[in-house]
Amino acid sequence: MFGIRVPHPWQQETPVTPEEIFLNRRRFLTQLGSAGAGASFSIFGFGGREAAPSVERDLSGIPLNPAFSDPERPLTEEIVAARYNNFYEFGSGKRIWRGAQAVPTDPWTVEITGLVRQPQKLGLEDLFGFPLEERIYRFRCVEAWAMVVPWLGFPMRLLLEQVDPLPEAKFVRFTSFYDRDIMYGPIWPPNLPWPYTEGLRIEEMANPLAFFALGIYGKPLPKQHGAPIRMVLPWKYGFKGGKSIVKIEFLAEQPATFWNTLAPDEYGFEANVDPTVPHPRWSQAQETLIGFGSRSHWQTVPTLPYNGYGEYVAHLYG
Ligand SMILES: Nc1nc2c(c(=O)[nH]1)N[C@H]1C(S)=C(S)[C@@H](COP(=O)(O)O)O[C@H]1N2
Ligand SMILES: [Mo]
Repeated sequence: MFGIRVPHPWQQETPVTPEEIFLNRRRFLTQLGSAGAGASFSIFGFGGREAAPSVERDLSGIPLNPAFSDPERPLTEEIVAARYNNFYEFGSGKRIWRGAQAVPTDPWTVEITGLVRQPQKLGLEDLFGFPLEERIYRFRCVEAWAMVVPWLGFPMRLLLEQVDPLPEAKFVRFTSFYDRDIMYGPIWPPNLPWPYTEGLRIEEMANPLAFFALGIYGKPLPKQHGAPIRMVLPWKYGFKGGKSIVKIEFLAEQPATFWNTLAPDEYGFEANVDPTVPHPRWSQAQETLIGFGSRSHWQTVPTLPYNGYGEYVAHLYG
């Protein structure tokens, strides 16, 4: 339906189009208007180093989980991670952080439905009410860039316990927030299968590594990272980690997902990091750690099976 040879939005930095500049500027102005007294000019304005806060929460003092405290690689600089993002709803380039400030993150509701005994709607109080911990995880994008970041959040299995899935529930679909009025996205190809969805087998969701992040670097997630709640699955390629989740459905059958629908030969449902299986258009044997300056200065390191997390997850795929 969408053709197999989808051009790869993520292979080249697409130049910003006049439409994007226009839409970006228009939204920016709208937001400034609704922000009222302009108190947020300095954190929000052009050239500022910070983005608009997604939610007002003090996340200081959250304990670091010692099992995930030493990724054996240096931490990516906070500002580097916050300025090099994938969030295709806002365009196919990496510099979408400013556009992403339009996501209305507070209030927020995550609806949990489908094959569960306890369907529920969780607001921000519920989400931030889970016992939170910090985990430093390696992160590997299918485009062969990588980072190491400290997430704040809670294991997905805590949510599983709370909603009590029925025995028929074999898969889980996660849906990202979508609003066409603020998400101008790539204008080609048309009819992309929005909203962004991802999926897991229920055993994958129950794995101790599977994590919902509410924060990063000691603070609530900036909107470009998927505030207020995003998925983090460190043994899988980054696209499996949907941002700004609004719905979680427990299903009997494997759900269609965004990238797998677009290009099934390039983006599998399972999508575990595997250096021995090249992407049809590039090798996955190595990865480049994002950093300051231009890509030519960044360090390239070998990619590990399951992104180095095989001891936790390899048994799921035996
Ligand atoms: N809703 C949504 N979630 C998404 C994406 C996206 O385009 N839309 N991109 C994915 C991809 S390809 C990657 S690599 C990570 C990037 O997360 P980061 O920008 O916080 O580093 O988000 C993932 N989650
Ligand atoms: Mo990615």
